[in-house]
Amino acid sequence: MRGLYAIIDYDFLAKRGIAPLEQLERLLVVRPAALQLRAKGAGAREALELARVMAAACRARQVPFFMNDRPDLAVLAESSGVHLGQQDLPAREVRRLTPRLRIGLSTHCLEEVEQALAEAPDYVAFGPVFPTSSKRNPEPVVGLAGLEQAARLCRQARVPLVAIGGIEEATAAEVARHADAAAFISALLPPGGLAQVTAAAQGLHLALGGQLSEGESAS
Ligand code: TZP
Ligand code: MG
Repeated sequence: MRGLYAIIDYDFLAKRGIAPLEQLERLLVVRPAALQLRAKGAGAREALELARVMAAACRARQVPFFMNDRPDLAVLAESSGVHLGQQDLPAREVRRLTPRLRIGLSTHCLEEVEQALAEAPDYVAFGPVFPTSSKRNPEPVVGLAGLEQAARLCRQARVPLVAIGGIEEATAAEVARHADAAAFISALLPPGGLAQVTAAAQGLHLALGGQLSEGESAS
């Protein structure tokens, strides 16, 4: 996993009157390292419908698709995996339900990173690295120093590390010195709106050391 981990945030987009599938199409052009649907404000039926479309589109582009919070919807949508937070079902319970799903675990301090690594996840997400306004009640900022420490633990365990929280193109290269990938919500929807999504995603993916797929240019 190297480069851009794109998050499509249902609530963030709804506030701006943008349809999640419009953003999806523009993000997939870049073939990010992974893509997640975060749909906290959507009902289960709507979230499942969206996840099904997104999982199929990601599969066609060979982009791993992760459903946030909901292993049940992840399975029904034939997702690659599920992204679990500290309040979601534990990884070992999800594996009892379905051994097939890849599992990403969200962490916010080094103790949580150690606990997460003990579950042998497919990746660990760590943050917020910088202040963020995209998450309700965010945990304390961990900074680049915290990220560096988390990276040491993840490297030892050979588990990919995904940095998250307040990261922008200007800080992406520095983040990539420690993390394998970085996840974004707000930087993937610049002030220019949908018209700028692909360019923003390309810039972030390249700054993180991600590869553009054949036939694409950075222009
Ligand atoms: N978890 C930690 S920070 C964050 C989440 C979901 C929000 C990331 O959004 P942004 O806009 O890239 O700071
Ligand atoms: Mg969660």
